Amino acid sequence: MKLAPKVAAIQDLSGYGRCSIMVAVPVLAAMGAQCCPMLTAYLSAHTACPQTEDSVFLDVTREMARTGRHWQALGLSFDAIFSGFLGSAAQIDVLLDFIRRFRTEKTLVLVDPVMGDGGRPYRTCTPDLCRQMGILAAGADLITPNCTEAALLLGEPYASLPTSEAGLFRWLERLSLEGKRSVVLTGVHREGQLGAACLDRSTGRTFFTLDREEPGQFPGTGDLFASVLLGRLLQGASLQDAAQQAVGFVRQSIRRTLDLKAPVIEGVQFEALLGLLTLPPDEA
Ligand code: PXL
Repeated sequence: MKLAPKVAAIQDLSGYGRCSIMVAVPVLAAMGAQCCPMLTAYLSAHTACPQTEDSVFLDVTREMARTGRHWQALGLSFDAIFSGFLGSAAQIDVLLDFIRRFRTEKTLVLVDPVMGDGGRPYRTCTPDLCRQMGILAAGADLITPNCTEAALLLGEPYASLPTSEAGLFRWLERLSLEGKRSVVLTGVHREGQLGAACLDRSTGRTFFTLDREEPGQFPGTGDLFASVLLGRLLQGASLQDAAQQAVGFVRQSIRRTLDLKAPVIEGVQFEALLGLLTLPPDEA
């Protein structure tokens, strides 16, 4: 019998707010993968929440390096390394070292370059972190930036985000380092729909995966997207099928959240939909 694929998920744990590890663990488990979290920070709540003098942001950079060494001593190996929100620029060196130690020919390195949204960097994303994130992303097999993060990676103003198909595909090529890595660019609008623009380095193809646009924006949807995408890729799906499934699941989660009239700060109500992910993709 085949063991569940193992994912080293290098992201924060936010006690409140559906994001990062609190999304990756249930989604990957529902899709048959084992998630091994290496925390980058512990936060009392997602940074989109109002902060008070008691807000916790615990940086655990030192423990990350030790965790990597412990895992190596245990002889662990991973089918995927999945990085997301980082606590500081210094963590990039720890991550690069982790990737050097654990990458094999079969390892999928997915870097979600979490840096900002809506045209602006998050307040925790310093210029140094942005620069270093580019270095981390350069070594990935697959990156999943949103449009804000794509502009930051390319060093372009957000306002220059292309609207034409040819312009978007040119950005994809640049983000792929001319075909060296696959790219799924999220939050792309096309013909009244919303979804992703993708470049698959294994085929060289560029394409859109789109679905109906729901009228809502919630924190954590990028984390949900990347987790579903990775779960499907580990099941052997093509990048196109995996991206289509991730677009669809995020849309369904937003629809449910809107129907429930849940406050934006709660993030998306995906838990009751996890059963859809346990089905083979053509039945979901
Ligand atoms: O959804 C990305 C993300 C993850 N983790 C934390 C965040 C954010 C975005 O703001 O604040 C703590």
